Amino acid sequence: MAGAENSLFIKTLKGERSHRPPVWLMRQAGRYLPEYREIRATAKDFLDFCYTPSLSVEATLQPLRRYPFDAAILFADILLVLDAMDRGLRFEAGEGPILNPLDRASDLEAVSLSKVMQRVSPVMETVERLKAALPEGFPLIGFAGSPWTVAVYAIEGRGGTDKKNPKLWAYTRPDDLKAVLDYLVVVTTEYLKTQVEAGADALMLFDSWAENLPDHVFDWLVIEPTRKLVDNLRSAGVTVPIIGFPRGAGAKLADYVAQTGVNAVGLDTGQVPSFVNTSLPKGFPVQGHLDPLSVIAGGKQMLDRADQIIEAYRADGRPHVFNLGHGITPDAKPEHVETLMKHIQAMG
Ligand code: 1CP
Repeated sequence: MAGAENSLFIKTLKGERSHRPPVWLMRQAGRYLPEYREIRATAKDFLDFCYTPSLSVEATLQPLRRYPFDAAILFADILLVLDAMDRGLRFEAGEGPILNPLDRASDLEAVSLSKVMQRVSPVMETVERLKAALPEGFPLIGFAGSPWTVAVYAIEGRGGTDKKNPKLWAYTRPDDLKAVLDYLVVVTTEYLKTQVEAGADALMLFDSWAENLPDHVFDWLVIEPTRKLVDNLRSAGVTVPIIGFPRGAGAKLADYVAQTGVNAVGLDTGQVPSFVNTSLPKGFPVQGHLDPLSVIAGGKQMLDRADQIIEAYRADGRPHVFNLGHGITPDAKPEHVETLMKHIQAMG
């Protein structure tokens, strides 16, 4: 069976340049689509939705029916591994995720790795079903949260925070935090390796809480666990491209790229193309980074900024996957996504 290696998306991640950048959007499946809200209402709750392969497959495919995206992303969530570790994950309306805050590293090991993998096995079924449903050679992205970001949720017990507790762990109990990160590396290696065995063609590591970390802690909280994870995956025989997304890394982006071993890097809304081009190795692939809020507004400003981003990497001869700088918001307008896609498709 032909793989996805001839797709524009995978070729770009491997360093090739093309007329137009391949495009997909973070959170391309989800609440901005009325058809997602409709099927979401049929599930008991969000976790149930994620663990029901027929629903997750459908949610993954919905945006592809509307728009000519160049890749699909598995419908799941970075917090499923914490649910599988029995951290009491629930999604409360209007509040986002809530978990039982972690007291000590060893709490995470209460559930064996094989039980964790058993709990997330519906995700692997979703991947398998997606590979059968997608056109041959159409790339499917698997993903996980990076150890630091998952640790932030585990320790804080909720999202959208200033990361106060996990940062205080870093300053007062670094050994405990290292043990948390090391264990998350082990679990995430297994989780991602299994996604690739089920058919994922590329992997993305979401480090959504990498922002606002002093640079000496960034090294051991973000770079080191990511490097170990990438090393482990390679040692386990995983060869697919890996995209790292250290959101808010700022000037630490260059160290992240130099030291983690990822094949491509996701850029956030605030990254500066001229900085990226001067700080990253020539030809290193990037992904991003239109402001998701500009897709609420739409119109000329959206297309002008998309052009600026595309032009900046084209001029540098840098492989570029077009995307947003963070996930699309529930109030983004589907018709603005259509305008954006038509604009990029018209480039060739
Ligand atoms: O009820 C609902 O429909 C819940 C909304 C929702 C959706 C659609 C959540 C809860 N997760 C998801 C799906 C999801 N999450 C996907 C697959 C969809 C796609 O990309 O097309 C992916 C890749 C994620 C990844 C994810 N989840 C991240 C990393 C990316 C990012 O936005 O930084 C993070 C941080 C999460 C945690 C999470 N899950 C859900 C919410 C509302 C949040 C964020 C909470 C917070 O603010 O901390």
